[in-house]
Amino acid sequence: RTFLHAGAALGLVAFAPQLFAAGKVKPAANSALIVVDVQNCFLDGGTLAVKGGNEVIPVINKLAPAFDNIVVTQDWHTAGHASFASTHSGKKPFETTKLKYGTQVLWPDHCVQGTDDAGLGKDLALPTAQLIIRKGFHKDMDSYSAFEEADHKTATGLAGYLKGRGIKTVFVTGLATDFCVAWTAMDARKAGFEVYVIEDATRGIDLNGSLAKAWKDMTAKGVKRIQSTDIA
Ligand code: VGL
Ligand code: ZN
Repeated sequence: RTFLHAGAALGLVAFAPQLFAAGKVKPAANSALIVVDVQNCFLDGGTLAVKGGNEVIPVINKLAPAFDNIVVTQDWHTAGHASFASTHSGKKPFETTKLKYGTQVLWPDHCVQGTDDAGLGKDLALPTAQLIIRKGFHKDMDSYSAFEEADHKTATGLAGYLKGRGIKTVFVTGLATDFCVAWTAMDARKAGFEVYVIEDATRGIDLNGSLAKAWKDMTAKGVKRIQSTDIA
């Protein structure tokens, strides 16, 4: 890389067009795109709308053809879910409480199973997606991660699915960067995958500095932070 940059500075790139591709990541056949929670609840007009959430949709649609394998996730809560503030008397959204597995941020009621709010964004165009994995459906436990529920014991089965299909590398996109995307990316590392998060294909909630912390935590776990323009 150092050599290529020096070369670029000298104008050598003009004679070696293949170098333009050198900094790009080409998803191999054993890579999967994971599209996290691009659901109405997290989009404009949804019950837990993420600022700029709709902007990830065209970016993800454009990335999709570069991938042989695409997995989509849905946050899929029961009514009266433990992660809802309304379930806990005296609690308001964005406060926290202690549950069996640790501290839980309390959210507005969102992504309730079978509601339009829990449906995938209508403009998401992923006809080749092969698996939709739902999570957060145990009433007493949340699951930001698409791999492991919040007790860090209960598996969703996604790691087994990906490994069973020979997937080695995952590219994570979707909503929200600092919750479900980050937890999914870090658990993918824990499960032994090479992991990229495509930053401009995500948007964060950013609750009390959670977005900066998520990037710091992801980086410490070996998650690579890239942009959609880095994909060949
Ligand atoms: C999410 C908060 C609550 C997410 C899900 O998809 O990031 N955030 N449930
Ligand atoms: Zn949720």
